[in-house]
This record gives sequence, C-alpha cells and structure tokens, in this order.
Amino acid sequence: MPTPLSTASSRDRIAQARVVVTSPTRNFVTLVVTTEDGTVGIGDATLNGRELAVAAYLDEHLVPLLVGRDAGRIEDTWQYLYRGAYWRGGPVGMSALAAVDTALWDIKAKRADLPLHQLLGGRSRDKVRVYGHATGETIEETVADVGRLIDLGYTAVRAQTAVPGGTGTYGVSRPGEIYDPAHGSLPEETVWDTRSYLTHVPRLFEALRDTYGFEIALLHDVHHRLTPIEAARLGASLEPYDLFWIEDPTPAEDQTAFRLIRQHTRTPIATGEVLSSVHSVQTLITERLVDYVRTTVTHAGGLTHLRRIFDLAHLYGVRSGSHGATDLSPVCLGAAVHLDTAIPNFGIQEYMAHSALTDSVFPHSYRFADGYLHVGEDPGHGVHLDEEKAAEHPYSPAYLPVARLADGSVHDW
Ligand code: EZ4
Ligand code: CO
Repeated sequence: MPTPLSTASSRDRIAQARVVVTSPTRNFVTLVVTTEDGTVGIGDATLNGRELAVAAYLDEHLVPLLVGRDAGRIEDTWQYLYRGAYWRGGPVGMSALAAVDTALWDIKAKRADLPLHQLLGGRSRDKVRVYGHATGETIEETVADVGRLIDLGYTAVRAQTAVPGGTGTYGVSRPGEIYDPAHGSLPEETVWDTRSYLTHVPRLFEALRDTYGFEIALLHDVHHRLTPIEAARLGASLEPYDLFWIEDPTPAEDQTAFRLIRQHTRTPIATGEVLSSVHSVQTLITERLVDYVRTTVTHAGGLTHLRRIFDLAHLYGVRSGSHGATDLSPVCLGAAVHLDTAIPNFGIQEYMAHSALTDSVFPHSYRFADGYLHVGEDPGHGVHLDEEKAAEHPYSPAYLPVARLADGSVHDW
C-alpha cells in the first residue's frame, strides 16, 4: 500500500491515471483518473507554452504515486503531493497538482451523485457573471467589437487595441480567429512602446464611453508591462471612464509594488493569473492592494488550494476574478464555475468561449446565456473528455510571443 493511512475499500482506490495531450484548436493537457469501481474523474493541467513539462511531471512523478491511493482523501493527497515533494509549488508542479485535485473532486461528486458545487457548500448565487474579450487593430475596430459582445448579452467586456509604434499581436485577434496569442514552434517577437501605450489607452476608453455610455462594465489588461509609477499614471488617467478593473499593471510577483499604485489611483486592480500559490498573493490580499485576485483552478493547485486563496481574500474584502482564457481547458472552466457559484466573495469570471471543435472534444454541462455562465446540475464538474476525438488532434508546439523594447532588450509580454 502506498500509504499506511489507507482504510479505503478496494473499490475506492485509484486504479489508473492517464495523461491525454490534445490540440483541438490549441493544446490542452488532461489527467484522467479511474477508480476501481469504474468512476472516472478528469482535471485540466494545461500550462500555455509549457504543456509537455506538466504532462511529464504527471506521467513520471505523480501518476505512480496515485495508483492504489484512496480517491476520497483529497486533502491528504494534496498535502502528500505538495509537502511530500520537498520542491513544492511553481506553475508546473501546481498545474499538475491541480489536475489531480480537480479529478478527485469530480470523482467524489460523481460518487455522491451531486453537482460539485453542492460539495463546496451549495449555491451562493444563481449564475456567474462573466466578461468577454473585445479586440481590434484600431480604436474604431475595438469599439465595434465591444458592440458585438454587448449584442451577445455580455454585461462586462475587456477591451484591448493595438498600440501605434508597437508591432505584433498584443491583445489583438488574428482575422477570423478566437483571440489566442500562442502560435508557432518559436515565439513571435513583438515591439513594445510604453509611452505610446500610455497616451493611446485613455483614447480607447473615451471612445467606448462616448459610444456606449456608462452601463457596460469595461476592463483592460496591461499584461505586466508597466513600472509602478507608470501604472499609477494609467490608473489615474482612466478614472474618468470608470473601469471595472485594470489587470496586471506591473509584474505580479512584485507584491509590494502595488502599494505605490494604490497611493495614486482609485481605479480597481486585478492581478494573479500567473501566480500559483496563496503565498504569492498574501501581501496583495492582507494589505488590500488589489480588488480582485485572478488565480484559477488549473494554475493554482486545484479547487482545494484556490478555495484557500479565495477564503483568505474574503477576510479582507477582496473578490475573485478568475483567469478564464481559452488556454485553460473547458475542464478548468467547468470546475471554476462550480467554485464561482459557491463562494461568498465571487467577483467576476473571465470567459472567452472555446471553439466549437474544443467544445466537441470536451462536452460540458455549463452554458452561457445573457452575460452569465450557468453551472450544470450533472454529477461532478460536468465536463467530459471524448478520447476518440482528442486522439484526432495531436500536440502541436505553440509559444506565447516575447516582447522587446525598441533598443532590442527583452520586456514583459
Ligand atoms: O494572455 O492566458 O487575461 N487574460 C490573459 C490571457 C493570457 C493568456 C496567456 O496564456 O491575459 O489572454
Ligand atoms: Co490577463
């Protein structure tokens, strides 16, 4: 027996765990766990641009530890794989651990014949408010794209536009494609111009408020590209346009930088999509330096650890705003919608609809209507993997772009 604590009857034990890598539109890594009684649970382990590192971490180091364990001991398994690793944390390790955790919650809920949110305390709300993505090469194009999302029923929209003087795809979809910046077997190199950006972005939001008024919630993502004082200036210059948030104004790992931003602007701040541990958001939360924390199921150690982060945030009046880009699989989104439905301090959920092909490989019971995601009532998290279809779409290398300044030096992308 792998653990002397195991009191599980044989039917409760994990019989098998397998990693499935598939690329229906983009790459996804999924862990499929099966118990001796035939219950199947799945978890997302996708880490954009580093997919195979997580797949190997699972295949080589976690799967051998899972077989024979009691599938019901979710917390113990989490601690065993986290503390037991000695080299704990990090995005690769936490994404792998998240997939195990999510699959075990899926199994527990299926065996209880309950939708997952019932095991997380039940509903705190009827539906989950989401924001969608609008992009454009020009301000006019972005304004039109925001209109498209309003027509689809969204009550909140993230707006990005290409910046004069820069090059590359920053924040802008390729024609006719869902926004997904990861492409190619080598990273695309883009040029970034902070000064142009800081003057251009307020013009975008002025045009959006002139066109659509103040009812629609507007968000903007800075992708870690500013210094604290530049971020302070951006926040102040956007105050007349009443943004829902600015996201990742400075590199998220420098928690105390947010003190300076906070001193200079009342524009709400969200950060944390690249962070994977409660320890990485502790100062941000306890000093109330952000309004929304963007950690999500896949990159932050699964439902067990994300709940811990959101509970800490709740103590300090900070709300959730989980990352939900298309590089997180429908398995992540499905699990996130259960947590969003259950927690008291939900803020908003990012939602970029996956392609029809992705959805056909991952059939799911959550659904979008009128600007909200509605959690399903199927047992478990309600997301499934069609392995035959998945096998038709093998892994295809894709990297996020790299940004450089005009002088050639590397900048944050
Ligand atoms: O560029 O998820 O808020 N969403 C984002 C995303 C990120 C990708 C990186 O993998 O910032 O679009
Ligand atoms: Co972001």
